[in-house]
Amino acid sequence: MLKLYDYPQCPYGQKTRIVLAEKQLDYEFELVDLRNNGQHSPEFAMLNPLHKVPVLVEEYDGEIEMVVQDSTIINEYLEDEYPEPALLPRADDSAARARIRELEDHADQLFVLAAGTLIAEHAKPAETRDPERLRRAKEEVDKTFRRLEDELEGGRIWLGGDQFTIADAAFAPRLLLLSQRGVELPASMPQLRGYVDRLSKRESIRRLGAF
Ligand SMILES: N[C@@H](CCC(=O)N[C@@H](CS)C(=O)NCC(=O)O)C(=O)O
Repeated sequence: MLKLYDYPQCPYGQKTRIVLAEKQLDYEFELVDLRNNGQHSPEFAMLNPLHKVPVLVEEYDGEIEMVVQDSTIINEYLEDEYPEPALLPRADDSAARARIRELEDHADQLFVLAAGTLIAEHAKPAETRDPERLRRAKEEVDKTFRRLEDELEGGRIWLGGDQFTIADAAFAPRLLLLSQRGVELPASMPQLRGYVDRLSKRESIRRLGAF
């Protein structure tokens, strides 16, 4: 039995939930209520001393067999344990695997944070926005848009070409939230616009509901 300790709006948890859905794995969702400091409860601290969701727990006969923290490590674990459908390029194509992992890292380390800041600043009344924070976040988001447009060049459906991968799962939550919050994708980026449209229709992503 798989259990995912998570918070519905966490983009890293959403990334892991997309992978669980792609692999058609059943799991129980265990809410860690970040609004009420659930990540600091002693029970959760035993699972993750870093106090962050998501955490995946694998149980057998009610006993914990395996605890995995961090969305990237969880997704790699799921890929190892449940290899079909594959969400990384073939094992003998190390260069393609490294490219997908690097794109995933770009999503986690740069894009998710910048998009989160942009959304948070936009949600404030105009006069209370921090112009410098907003400028830096917008610059980073624009750089990511440019990179994705280039990566998708040549008719790639997903970042891995015809193959949906862990990198698509990492970019999807914040790309779709930006669209929902009215942040326009540049008209000059047709690849990116088509890509975001395809992401929004993918069953594993639609199942997340709200971002
Ligand atoms: N690198 C981690 C980041 C996870 C993360 O930052 N989770 C946030 C919610 S989206 C969290 O649990 N924050 C609680 C806290 O820092 O106290 C991953 O990919 O799983």
